[in-house]
Amino acid sequence: MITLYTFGPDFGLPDPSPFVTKADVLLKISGLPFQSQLGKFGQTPKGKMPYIDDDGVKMGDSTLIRLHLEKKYSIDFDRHLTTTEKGIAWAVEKMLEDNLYWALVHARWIDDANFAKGPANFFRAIPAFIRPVVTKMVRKTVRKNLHAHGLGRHTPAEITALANRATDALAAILDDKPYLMGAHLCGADATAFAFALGALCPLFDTPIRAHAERHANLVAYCERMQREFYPANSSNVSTLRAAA
Ligand SMILES: N[C@@H](CCC(=O)N[C@@H](CS)C(=O)NCC(=O)O)C(=O)O
Repeated sequence: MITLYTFGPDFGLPDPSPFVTKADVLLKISGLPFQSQLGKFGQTPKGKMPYIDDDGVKMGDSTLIRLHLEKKYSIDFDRHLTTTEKGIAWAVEKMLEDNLYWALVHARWIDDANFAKGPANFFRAIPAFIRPVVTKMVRKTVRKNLHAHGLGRHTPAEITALANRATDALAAILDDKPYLMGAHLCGADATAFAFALGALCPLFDTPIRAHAERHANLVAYCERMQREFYPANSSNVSTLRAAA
């Protein structure tokens, strides 16, 4: 039996981490039986969430989880795609994971108002007398990670401009297709949905969200995917529709 380790639903999202949502959707697409549990950082093979335990074999990283499922269970998430489409789908995933992701981290963790509404709540279980110190320390680490990635060296306006190009590209590739690459789901739908939903998250006031909301096809895609994979989250669907 496969267990997916997650942060658990938060921010009105299936998970605050788009990587966790991606892995969750991939597992749902695979049709394999699995369960979800809250993960512990001390037990993650890569020091990050998500990770899975598949009959005693631990695997971290959403993309490595996908490769594991493909290999062990002979699942071809991209079986409906041509070679060119597979290439585009993979490039879209990496654009979202290595570029848009960091802009979302910046919007949620560095902007004080968004931080207070969102990530600050991750620390609520910590005793009040040390909470401010721990919160400040973790936020400093996030700032350092953003700087090391490179995006954190840019001004907020520059970061927004880059993020908007990513959502524009995603919306253009999606166009009026039901799924990212056409009539059928593919592996990159898990990523496209998870990151588009993260960008559109109504909890956070960000210029990235305002820009993404202008892409009616992207909003409608997130609604469809939510209905398909998270039918219980119908209130989120109507929130997105109100935003479109
Ligand atoms: N490449 C990884 C990225 C996962 C990732 O960055 N997870 C974040 C949450 S969104 C995390 O666990 N960060 C904790 C840390 O960096 O210490 C994947 O695809 O799973």
